[in-house]
Amino acid sequence: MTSSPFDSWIRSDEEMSALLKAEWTRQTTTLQLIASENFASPAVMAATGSILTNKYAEGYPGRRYYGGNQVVDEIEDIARRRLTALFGADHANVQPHAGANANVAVYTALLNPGDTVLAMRLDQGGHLTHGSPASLTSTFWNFVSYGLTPRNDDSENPGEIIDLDHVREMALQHRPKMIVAGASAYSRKIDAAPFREIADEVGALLMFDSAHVAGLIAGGVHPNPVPYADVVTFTTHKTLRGPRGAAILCREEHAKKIDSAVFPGQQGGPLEHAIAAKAVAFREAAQPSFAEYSQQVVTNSYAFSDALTERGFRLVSGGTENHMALLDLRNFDEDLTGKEAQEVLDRAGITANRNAIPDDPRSVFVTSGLRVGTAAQTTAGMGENEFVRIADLMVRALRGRHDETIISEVRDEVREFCGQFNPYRNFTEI
Ligand code: DSN
Repeated sequence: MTSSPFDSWIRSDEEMSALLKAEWTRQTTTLQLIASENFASPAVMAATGSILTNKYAEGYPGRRYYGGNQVVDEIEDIARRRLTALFGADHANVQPHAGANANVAVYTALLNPGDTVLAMRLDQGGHLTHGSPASLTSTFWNFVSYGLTPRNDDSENPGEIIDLDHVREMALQHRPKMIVAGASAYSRKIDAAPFREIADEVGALLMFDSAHVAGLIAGGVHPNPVPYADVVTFTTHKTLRGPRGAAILCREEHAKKIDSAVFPGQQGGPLEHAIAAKAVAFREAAQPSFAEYSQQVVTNSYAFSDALTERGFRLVSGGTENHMALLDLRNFDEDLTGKEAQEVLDRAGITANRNAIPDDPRSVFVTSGLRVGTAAQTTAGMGENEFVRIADLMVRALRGRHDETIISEVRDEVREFCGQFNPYRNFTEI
């Protein structure tokens, strides 16, 4: 087992030390294709693992319930300033522990229980907190949903894109108090402008959940929803490449309500170590190198998607314009489910996740789809040629899934391949 730079800090807890080493080895010797994951920088990880974890800081800078927050106040202020500058927003709240908390905080801030919200359906690419029956959001608010246009077998017009006519129709019919744009498993660009027009037509608020594409927006390769949306939420650990956590941006008129909904409405003490790490990530995302990274993420995604299409996978929405692709496995192999593909690839050292595709005949636990993304391995330095090679490795593993020798050969090749692209290869020099 390779040793990680953290070893000396936790040596006395042998059980946990061994597990951290094991995870270090897993992340650096297998391919990380989960579209919502990334490799945070050593600076982000250092802040996350810092002394700030000791401090209680309920409240906001200048208005805390405990003493001793002079340093923490500066840290949270810097995080807020860096974030508003990055996206050109009026106000930022950097305390949400996770994307789900951020979304629920926005609903509680700006809606009354029972109000109607129009959002994208989970099985069409939306998120659990966009009103899925499995989420508490559907208990407290009346969610109605929109989806994708039907699939076409025409490569010029493949369909499966957000159906803006349907969004408008539903908005006119249900007069929602809020419209939610944004998705979890959707590979096309989402422009906030037409959503704003529809929201204005029916007098609704517009929330944009940019969890997946926040880094692409910060890097300038996706349109910024901030000028159009009342509120923008996102996680900080996906394409934005920060620590696990979330943030909310909003117009000044909503700032007080949003802040109160996060604390004391929903959360207790903020995780100031995570907030410091978010601030580090926001600074990183403002550098020219991050714009280059974001462009490379999308360029790699095009190359990967083309390579996967050439190898027999059907891409939902006919292709990609962001960091992810949603594969319909049925064209590649009618019998291969998302669940089995995920398990086979895991054994071969390739980490991805099963995902329902639109109108999936299989259950959400089995699925006919697989979601893949390029954000993490691009951070590790991989380019288009490497993603074509990943497509080949995936095909070999999936075609050879009943033969352990093939799986083991792919696993060995993946280990050797990852050795050339260890995201933390310069760790000790930083
Ligand atoms: N779990 C995240 C994802 O993988 O997209 C969304 O919350």
